[in-house]
Amino acid sequence: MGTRVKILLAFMISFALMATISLTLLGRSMNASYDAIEHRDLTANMGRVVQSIEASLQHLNTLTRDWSVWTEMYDHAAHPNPAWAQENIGNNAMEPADLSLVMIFGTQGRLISMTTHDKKGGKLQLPTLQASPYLALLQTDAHQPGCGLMKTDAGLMLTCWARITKSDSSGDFVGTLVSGRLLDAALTLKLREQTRLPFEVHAARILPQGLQLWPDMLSPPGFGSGDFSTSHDANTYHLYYRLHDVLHENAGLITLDMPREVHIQGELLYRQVQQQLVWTALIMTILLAVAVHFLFVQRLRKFTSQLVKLTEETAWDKRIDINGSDELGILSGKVNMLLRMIESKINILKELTLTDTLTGLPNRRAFDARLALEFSRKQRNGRSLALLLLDVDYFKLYNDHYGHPAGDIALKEVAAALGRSLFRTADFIARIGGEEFAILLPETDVDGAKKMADRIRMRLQESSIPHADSCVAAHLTASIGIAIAGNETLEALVNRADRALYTAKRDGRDRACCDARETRLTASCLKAVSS
Ligand code: GH3
Ligand code: MG
Ligand code: MG
Repeated sequence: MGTRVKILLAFMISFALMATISLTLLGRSMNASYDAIEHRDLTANMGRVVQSIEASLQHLNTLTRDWSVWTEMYDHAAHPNPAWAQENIGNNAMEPADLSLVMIFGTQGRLISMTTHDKKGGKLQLPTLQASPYLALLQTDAHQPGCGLMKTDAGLMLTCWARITKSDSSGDFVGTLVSGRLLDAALTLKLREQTRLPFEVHAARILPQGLQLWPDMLSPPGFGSGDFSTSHDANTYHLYYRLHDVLHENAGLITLDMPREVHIQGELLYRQVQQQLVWTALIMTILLAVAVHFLFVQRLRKFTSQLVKLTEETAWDKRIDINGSDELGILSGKVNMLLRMIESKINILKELTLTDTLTGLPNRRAFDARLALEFSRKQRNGRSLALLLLDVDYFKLYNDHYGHPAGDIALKEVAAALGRSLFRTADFIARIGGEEFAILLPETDVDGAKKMADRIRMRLQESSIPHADSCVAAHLTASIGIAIAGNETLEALVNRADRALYTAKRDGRDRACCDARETRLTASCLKAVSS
């Protein structure tokens, strides 16, 4: 798995975790506050419904009180007058007062008159009313005015009663006036319009099971408790308010279904937030992927490929081309520093492997490489190349006589004398063995080579390194073999130079000798210049 995928994966996991926690917390707090708002609204709405019925009951109560202190009513209760009753509290009077029932009891609960009215102008049929327990209540409690609900054959009826007295309330009461207003569909519709709430009144319907009770939400009026019950689904809240009649027995229910607008809106908002989070995560992931690619992955790949390439090529002189002040930039700087150290160490090692430690001259290895280079160059350009092999004469005897450390010093002086003999930078001297040296002279023919050999022997002579045991001179001398590279192999050239050196030794030392091929062209071996 690449770094980019790892970073993106880590980001996505973190973001998903953060989004889940945020959404959970948001959902919880939203639900809690929506519940509170919903609770408050539902209570207020059910309160308005109950108040509207209560207001209607209050209106009926006022009318009943007014009529109960009406002098003519007083007279009618004391001395029943059907004609007056027909005229003043009959259908003509009930219609505008929206009354469904008017009953007048005399003292001791004697029913003086009972008039009913339905909205179509006819009589409301209440066959069981007179036998109902309400009548007993109204008769016995007649001196206690009040209001409440009655279950009748025509449905629930708002009912108020008051004792009939003189208008100034003086004297004894002569009876009880009972008035009723049917809580029918028409009145419900009117109250619905007033409250603008879609409630229903159901006579004799009982509360369904499994509802949640909201206790003491409303101040209880005379026809119900202060509690109401609820149930809900995702979209609707169902409210139930229990009604009771004047005998405090179950009289039915008010139901109110309210759409859960706050919750629905909240749910919508929640989904929008969810979607926005998903989009935000997507966009941020893409941006992060681009940023990680250009700021990190691309540069890391470049870094890796450059490092792999220069390691494969062992090109320690090359550097990694990644800049910047970030971790990768710093890492590149450190790697470049390491490369510089490796390069310098390798150069030192190279130097060491190609240098003779005693004389400081190039060693055998360096000579072989240079010889191969010059030889191939000579093959290409056809210019002549001279090879001189030099061997110090009787050096074993020198060591024996002066000691090995002195021998080392002598070898250094020989090397210095050789160095002084060369003029051209292209010329090359190496110590290729104990007291053996090789000199490569590019673009030099046999005459030039011989001149160089003479010069070397001269410089050696000038150095005057005493050699008491030498058989050829009082100072240190050397023999030189010369070979000019021809159309041959490199080994053949070296062999010829070696042969020439051998000849120089054989012919008495302290001299330079050319290989036989060169000898044919020029004079034979050179005699020592000093001799
Ligand atoms: P010839 O004239 O035939 O070349 O005689 P030679 O004694 O020089 O030849 P030989 O090859 O027998 O001896 C070479 C000597 O060089 C032997 C060895 O002790 C000495 N030698 C080789 N390398 C060193 C060195 O690094 N330091 C010293 N002091 N002596 C060395
Ligand atoms: Mg030797
Ligand atoms: Mg020797």
